[in-house]
Amino acid sequence: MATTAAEAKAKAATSTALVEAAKKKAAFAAVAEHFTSTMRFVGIGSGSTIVYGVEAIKAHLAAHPPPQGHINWFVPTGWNSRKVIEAAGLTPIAFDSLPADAQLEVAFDGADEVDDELNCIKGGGACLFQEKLVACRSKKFVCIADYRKNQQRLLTNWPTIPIEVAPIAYASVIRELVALGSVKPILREHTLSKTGPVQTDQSFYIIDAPFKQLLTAGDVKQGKDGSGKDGVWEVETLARRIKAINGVLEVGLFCGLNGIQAQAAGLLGGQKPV
Ligand code: ABF
Repeated sequence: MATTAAEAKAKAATSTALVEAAKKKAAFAAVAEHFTSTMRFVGIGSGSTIVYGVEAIKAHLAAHPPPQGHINWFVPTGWNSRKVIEAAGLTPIAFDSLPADAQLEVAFDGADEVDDELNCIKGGGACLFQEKLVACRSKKFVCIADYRKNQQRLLTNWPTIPIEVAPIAYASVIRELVALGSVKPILREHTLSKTGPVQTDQSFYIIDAPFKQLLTAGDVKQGKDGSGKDGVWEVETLARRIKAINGVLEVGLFCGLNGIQAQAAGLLGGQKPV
């Protein structure tokens, strides 16, 4: 039966409300499991889901105040992330202001896609370099993602890998990505990465690179060829190969490569509402 415009609008609104509810549920589940008021340094990622994460942290601190004199510092992964921290009345500290020996107890961040081995594609928001800096400085990386993001393998819903590159090198990086089997990697138009406190000439470009298929380590153990035939790669192998290209600052694959064991705790809280 034909759907009227009003019905379509109502259906879209319901779907949006369901997704927002799942994001919020995932965020509160992840914070309840992985945040405590006595933490000193906590990483805060980018995107829209992390806003619920900060809301959950604020509520947790109100219900469980830290000891007298204790300061909770929150490390942003970009300008928007810093604004979210400040808007919640929390205290930001820039990554390059951290004490040299400081390690973050935990970093919370979203993702564009998470596979069954908790490998993530990140960087849709053009902050992947700072996001990985913060994640790698943390004892634990907690990915907060709703049911839409969880796929058996990466590149199912999110078709490309974001790569942050030095502007001068972007054309040569694109050539190298094609040699690795990426079909039509493209420069993300009108986007400078949000690396650094303010957008300066130090800003970087983002390339979005599609690949045919990203296999989990489990697939490769089963003898499938993860060495890059026809653009089919094992996630960590490809992450290493892209990171090694001259001119690449960072690649938006978060996996064992950088010692991160993503804890997609949020996925548990973000199952598709029935
Ligand atoms: C950050 O926020 C990025 O790595 C990722 O692209 C984006 C996800 O945003 P959202 O939570 O709005 O889907 O994690």
